[in-house]
Amino acid sequence: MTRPKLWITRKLSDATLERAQRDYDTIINFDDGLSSTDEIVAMSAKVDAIIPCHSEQFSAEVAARLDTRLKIIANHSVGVDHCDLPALKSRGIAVTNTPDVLSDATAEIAMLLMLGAARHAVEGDHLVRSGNWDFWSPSFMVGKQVTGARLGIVGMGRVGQALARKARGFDMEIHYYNRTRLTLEKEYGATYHGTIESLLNVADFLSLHCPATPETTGLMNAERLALLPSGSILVNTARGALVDEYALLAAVESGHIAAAGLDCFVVEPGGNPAFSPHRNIFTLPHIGSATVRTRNAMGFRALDNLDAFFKGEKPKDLL
Ligand code: 8YV
Repeated sequence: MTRPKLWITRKLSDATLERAQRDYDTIINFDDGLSSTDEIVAMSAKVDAIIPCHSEQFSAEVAARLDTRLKIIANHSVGVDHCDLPALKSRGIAVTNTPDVLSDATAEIAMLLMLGAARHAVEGDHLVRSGNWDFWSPSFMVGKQVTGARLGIVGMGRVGQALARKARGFDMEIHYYNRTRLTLEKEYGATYHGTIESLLNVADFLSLHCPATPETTGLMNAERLALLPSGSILVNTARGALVDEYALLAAVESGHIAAAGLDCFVVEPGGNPAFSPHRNIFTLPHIGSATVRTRNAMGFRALDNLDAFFKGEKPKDLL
């Protein structure tokens, strides 16, 4: 039986590539560079399936140009804002993602950003590393204590819940906003807010965990940032589009927002150079899910979805 032809657009984990090569006729982008729209379209005529990352764009315009040979896009990501789902569906192309498996790794990065932003990690590291640490005082680099503070979580899906579990280890008081309230069993005592505005009013720390959609783009704009308590800290490990970066800069510059921790940006790769002078903005290059265990699990989950599809079954993560 001929094996389905699969294009893997980026250098995934060794274990993933090994399994993919064992089970599929593969084209793998070992160079790991980004593919242009034209390259994606051209490749769609040569393969039955693609495993892309969030770095490849499948807009409506791309979807319209994809070859009929392509049957499935098995994303190596939980977020699918790079895919126009209705447009792909209308072309008869199945789309899957990789939920669950990256929740803990992403929640770890949210904790790291929260702690690092609160306790001057960037400023402190810079001072010691530069050799300019020549003074100590009890009033020096005094931060905001995480333990016991109120954590507001926007989007209480899998990652939001994983963060809540970790934050409980820091005795944080968990508050959340979600389109639907969790069951009492899943809430573990967290306080539900029926509107995002109500959540913002109490969030000493705010962490974003909702998908980027037309409705959530610019969610944290100047008006909503102003609702946060003075001296609060904003963390974003979800998508850059959720935050109006210039409104955040203004809020940090005014001191209303004490610090921020960002793993994602409106422009990626690259980020926003306007953040660079601010050592109270702790930035990372979109590495929320970048652990060995999670990368393997994401790759295997994408392959599980492909295997099911080519066996004629419904993939577990069909969107
Ligand atoms: C991944 C992510 O690193 O899964 C997502 O939605 O944003 C990231 O955690 C990336 O998408 C891998 O393809």
